[in-house]
Amino acid sequence: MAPAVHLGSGKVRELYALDDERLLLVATDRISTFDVVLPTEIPDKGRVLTGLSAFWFARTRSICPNHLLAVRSDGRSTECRRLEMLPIECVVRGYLTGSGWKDYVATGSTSGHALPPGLVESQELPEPIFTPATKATTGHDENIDAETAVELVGADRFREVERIALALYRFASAHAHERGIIIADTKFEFGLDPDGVLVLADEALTPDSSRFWPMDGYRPGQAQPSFDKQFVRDYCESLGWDKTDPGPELPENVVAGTRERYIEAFALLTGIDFDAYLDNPEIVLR
Ligand code: PZK
Repeated sequence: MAPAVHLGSGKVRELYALDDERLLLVATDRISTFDVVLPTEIPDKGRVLTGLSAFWFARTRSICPNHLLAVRSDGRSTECRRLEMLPIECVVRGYLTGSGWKDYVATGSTSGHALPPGLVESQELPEPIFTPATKATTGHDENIDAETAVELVGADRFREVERIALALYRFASAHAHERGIIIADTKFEFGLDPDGVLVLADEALTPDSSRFWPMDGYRPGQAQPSFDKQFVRDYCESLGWDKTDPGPELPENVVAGTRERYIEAFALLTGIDFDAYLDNPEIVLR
């Protein structure tokens, strides 16, 4: 077999070309917090995210085709169809947090959605909203309104990605809700296949592409703890670290606790034992 050519690195992932039509997406065990990749890895984090993403791809195929071709036996690598990616991040928000909350406090709107007055931080929105963002090559993605997104992808494609992204979020949010997890918001990336068909790509509905909150203890009016990263954030805050690179090493209790949270999220959402996934990653596709 021809060697895979390295195409690029994300903060916590690596991308390779297998041939003209196929990519290899590798989820590492790196973890980022406050936008900084930490020097300490979380064992199996990449496998958890790969398994979860593959689980959602298998279960959302009736909503939208996706790029997944195969999950490799290492549990962290996936073979994917190579697509022409759309130049927008397709964010759906069901709850008011992060940059959506910041926009709302400043302007009463986010990405052109006028929201009712009096909403509090972390509150569930009356309806999920589609809040596209630009893909920043450096720094932060910027929320854009529908008009700006239409300029980037065209009016028909915009309406299609909005409809599909909302349908994917509603499906996953309902599934997660029944299992004790709130998906506050999530980011999808889409591409086009050679026939111009819209295809869901990247990772989908993982804790790195979404905000997962434990339903237990959900309290509107304040920031919510992260399902997966709260131990890491609390530890970093306790150090008084200034949140610039390099980040701190994590002690073993923080690593172990965080690893357990990722594995718990996997088991809750998939109903599959994580050891069974390690044994045979294709189990999530059935
Ligand atoms: C693609 N990325 C982001 C992911 C990185 C960068 N199916 C696809 N076809 C073409 N391009 C992409 C995909 C996907 N998914 C994704 N950049 C291009 C990315 C992981 C690691 F360094």
